[in-house]
Amino acid sequence: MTRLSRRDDIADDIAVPAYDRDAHGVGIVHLGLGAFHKAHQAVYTDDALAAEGGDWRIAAVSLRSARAVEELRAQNGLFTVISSGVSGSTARVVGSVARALAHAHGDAEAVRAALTEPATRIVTITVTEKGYGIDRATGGADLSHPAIAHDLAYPDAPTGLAGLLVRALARRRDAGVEPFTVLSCDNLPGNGALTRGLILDFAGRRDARLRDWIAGTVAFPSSMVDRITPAPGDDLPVRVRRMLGCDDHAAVEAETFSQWVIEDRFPAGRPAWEAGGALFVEDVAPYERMKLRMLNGTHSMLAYGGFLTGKTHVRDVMRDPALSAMVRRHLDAAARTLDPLDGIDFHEYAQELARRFENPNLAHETYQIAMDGTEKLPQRILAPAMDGLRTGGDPRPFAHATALWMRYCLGRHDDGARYALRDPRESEIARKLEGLGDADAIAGALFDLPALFPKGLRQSAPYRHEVRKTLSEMMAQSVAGWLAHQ
Ligand code: CS2
Repeated sequence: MTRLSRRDDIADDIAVPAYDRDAHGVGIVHLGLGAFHKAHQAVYTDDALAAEGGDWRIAAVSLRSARAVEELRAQNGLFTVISSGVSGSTARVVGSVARALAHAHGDAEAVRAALTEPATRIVTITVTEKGYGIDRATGGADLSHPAIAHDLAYPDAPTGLAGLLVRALARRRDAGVEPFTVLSCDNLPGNGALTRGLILDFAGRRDARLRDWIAGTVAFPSSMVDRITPAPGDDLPVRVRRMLGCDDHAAVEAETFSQWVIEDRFPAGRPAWEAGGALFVEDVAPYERMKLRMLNGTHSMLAYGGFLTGKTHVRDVMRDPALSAMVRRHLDAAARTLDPLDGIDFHEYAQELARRFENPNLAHETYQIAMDGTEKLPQRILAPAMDGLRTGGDPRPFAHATALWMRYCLGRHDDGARYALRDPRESEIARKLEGLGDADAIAGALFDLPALFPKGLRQSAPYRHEVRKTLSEMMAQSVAGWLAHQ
């Protein structure tokens, strides 16, 4: 069957880019070409191009793998986004990606050129929490992060986010070219400020004047991004072919819901993302906190609970009465840690989240969400747990989520079958837990992992007690056995 690469290949009832793709130049370099970028920023940019035009197409860079790039190149940058909701699925073909570049596979020079090109006015980022290399304790660069260490040693041959951005900004300054705006689209708290702190610290280690120039001229707006996008499943190509009438090896699937809240600070201009429904605000922090604590915090909790009790997908978790009751309790507890937010009813938001998790047409694996726990826990579970304690809230929901993560860290199911944690600190965790069999010792070792638990939580007797008690019950009875008594 034909491979998607031209409009004519596509079935008539499928939405296609409503603009002449070749008439629009590249204005955005995206770092982190994955399913989420395709289902989120690329779609908003497609809508913006259709509504207001402009030279805002995207050069999308994959930092490590070559596969996503090859798939897109074979299709002239076109790909399908399947939106799946309760009532079924619809497809649209997105045209906003003009070029795809594989940084580690021969395109390093093209990436450098794209980042220094005066027409590039925005750099968007989705490299996941662990891709930044931020030392959360200092807010600066984590010198033990492989890409940070490499790029500080070889600033002219960077491999990671900070190295690439700082080299490009230095060249722009030297050439008298206006800097680009840096827009993080990862699930980190205050992602703009966090990225700024990283970049300033990294730059300052080479050149204090460059640091000051970046501090004075580069904007780092924060943004809250939201669209549940599972890793593409094996059945996707067949389903896409049926809908599209041609083959698409670069398709992605996401839920119907999509949200983007952005601070409107783009000195070099921006696409009309509001055409796709983006909300521009003065301060993103309260939206980010709400989403990280309610959606992502609950997601992590249910991923550990579900994975450990044999639930492959989030929707299976929601069909289990004990787990879905935990989900609702967690949503409530997370909502109680938030300050009121104009125009948003947290109860309704919680109900909507539960419905999104129940989505019968989306196969979102609990194991996917469970990965990188040490990078996710601080903003999703530990920060709200601290706030909850401070205001005299019930420590149990957060303690249960923490204990589920600790149980997951053991790396084996109740029947002894092993699994990989898929966490950047996986080997460190295994070393710490080696030879420990008792819940108190295991919890103690994990509480003591450097730079993970905030001091206030480690020192909270009620929280520690509840975590230890829960972990010991899970280990004595099995996770399902513990759950049955909740
Ligand atoms: C999930 C997120 O994998 C995870 O950790 O919690 O990717 C989540 O699906 C998105 O943030 C939804 O916007």
